[in-house]
Amino acid sequence: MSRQATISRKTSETEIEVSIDLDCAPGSAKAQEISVSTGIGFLDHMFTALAKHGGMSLTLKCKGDLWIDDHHTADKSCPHCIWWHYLTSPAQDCAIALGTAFKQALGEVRGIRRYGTGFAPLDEALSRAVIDICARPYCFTDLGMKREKVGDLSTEMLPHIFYSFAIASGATMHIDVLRGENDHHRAESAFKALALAIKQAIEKTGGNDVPSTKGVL
Ligand SMILES: [Mn+2]
Repeated sequence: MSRQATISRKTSETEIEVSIDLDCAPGSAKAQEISVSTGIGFLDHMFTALAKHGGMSLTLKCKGDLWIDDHHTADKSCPHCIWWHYLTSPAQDCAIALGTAFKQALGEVRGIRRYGTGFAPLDEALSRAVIDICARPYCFTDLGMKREKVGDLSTEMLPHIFYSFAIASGATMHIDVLRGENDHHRAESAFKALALAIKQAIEKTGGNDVPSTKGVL
């Protein structure tokens, strides 16, 4: 059974197409292909790292309203309802679409490890991510970012990107940046840690059991 999905998500502010294949780690039968274009360079860098180290193939294309400002992308000075913008920004929308595609590709939670833990350093930065693919979405993040932006992504969007992915995918996630001076490194190590956690959690056990005492997830 191939674990892949293609979805599109269109709102008045963004148009997104995502294709994902969960079984493209190096050494598998399929070549890993990654192409991410959100309109936000640093976000492309983060989603590319997530796919690469998660062993996935990923195509993600987003046409968003970045010409308004980067907070229909992410600016807290925006006079409109901040939550509405969080929910409609390209960064947020991409995370929702990615989580939705991930969940669809995974299908029924059966015959996988379910739990995953990842630690990823990037030079002086170190992050830990723990995931439970359990159909009970929850997201805790402690990223400790100091800068307003990294590249053209507002750092306040990072917790919301993880939160949106968790809600859309139905996973519980805890992501902590344990140390690090450079905010680019802090963010990137967080995404890489999540990638490693996901890769472990979705690994096939070879069995076909539902990994829960309840018998259903
Ligand atoms: Mn980098």
